[in-house]
Amino acid sequence: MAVLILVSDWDIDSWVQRMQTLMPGKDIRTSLDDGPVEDIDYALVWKPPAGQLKKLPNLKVIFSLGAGVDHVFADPDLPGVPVVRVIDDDLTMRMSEYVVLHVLLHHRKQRAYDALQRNKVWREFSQSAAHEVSVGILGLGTLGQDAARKLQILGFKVSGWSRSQKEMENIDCFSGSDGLNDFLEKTDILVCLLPLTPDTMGILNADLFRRLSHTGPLNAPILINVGRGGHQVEADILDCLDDGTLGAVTLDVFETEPLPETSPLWDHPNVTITPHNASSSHPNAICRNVADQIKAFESGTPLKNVVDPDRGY
Ligand code: NDP
Ligand code: OXD
Repeated sequence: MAVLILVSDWDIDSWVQRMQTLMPGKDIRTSLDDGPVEDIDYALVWKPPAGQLKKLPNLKVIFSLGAGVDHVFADPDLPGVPVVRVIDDDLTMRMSEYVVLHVLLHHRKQRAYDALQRNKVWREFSQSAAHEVSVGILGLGTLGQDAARKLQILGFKVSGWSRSQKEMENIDCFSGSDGLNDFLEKTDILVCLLPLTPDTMGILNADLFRRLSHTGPLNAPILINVGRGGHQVEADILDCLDDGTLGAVTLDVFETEPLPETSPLWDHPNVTITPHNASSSHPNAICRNVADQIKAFESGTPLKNVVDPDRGY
């Protein structure tokens, strides 16, 4: 049996070392040329090059090394084996930290205080209470629900939108295309935690931004996108920031990653940028999760967190 780790734009060594420690004696490979492809049972992938996985005739499972699987389904020649994604407390907590940090950063006007500090200006802005601000989360799955609960504990009015209707204590839940408008029109800070699928591609566009609340305490709505760059239309974000439809944005993901140096987003005063690290998967936690699944699967336990290829998430 061999395990293949296929990652692009990540340091592969830490993943290999971790898997070797967790699965001593297993043949851990990083390339299809490391030995006979017939030996490879499991592939651990992040943005695998298209067409590689179909060359593995005895592949049993594809493990995405992240929560999202759009990077796996991007391969038009994907073999028909189960695709498993990461659901792990370490990843979930890191994401909620990021969402809470950036909601608070906008709510407490921290960027404006940063600018005052640069100019040595001692001045206070008016500050609304958390209970006056509505945070709306697109996507009430593993990550959206955790972030929603943590924001609700801080006192924000929290709502969420998903495909199927949810029930959550003290969270206003909306679903489907019928529920989207009601959800948007009460949202002051919009957080995107959707998976990227054909249905959600480009959802963060000017039409949607215009439907957000424009009467809330923050003057203009805020966008925080931690889903995928494919959700956002960057030209619309820039236009909407400039005409006041949006007040400010935090973006962790981009149409093209790394964000090109030429992107006007870099220099925009109301844009906060991070390099797709909202919940950077830590090799220790993620490899433990995958190694445990492989061991359980080999002793006959069904796989957990298998995604539905028809839904794409
Ligand atoms: P889940 O699959 O648990 O949740 C996805 C949520 O989105 C569900 O509530 C689902 O609805 C909803 N959804 C999907 N499609 C639609 C649709 N067409 N209309 C309305 N709602 C929809 O995913 P996770 O919470 O684990 O992760 C979400 C995404 O976060 C990942 O796919 C990934 O893209 C992104 N991510 C980003 C990271 C980063 O570092 N920036 C790190 C980790 C993840 P329903 O519940 O009804 O199925
Ligand atoms: C993920 C990510 O999907 O880090 O886990 O983007």
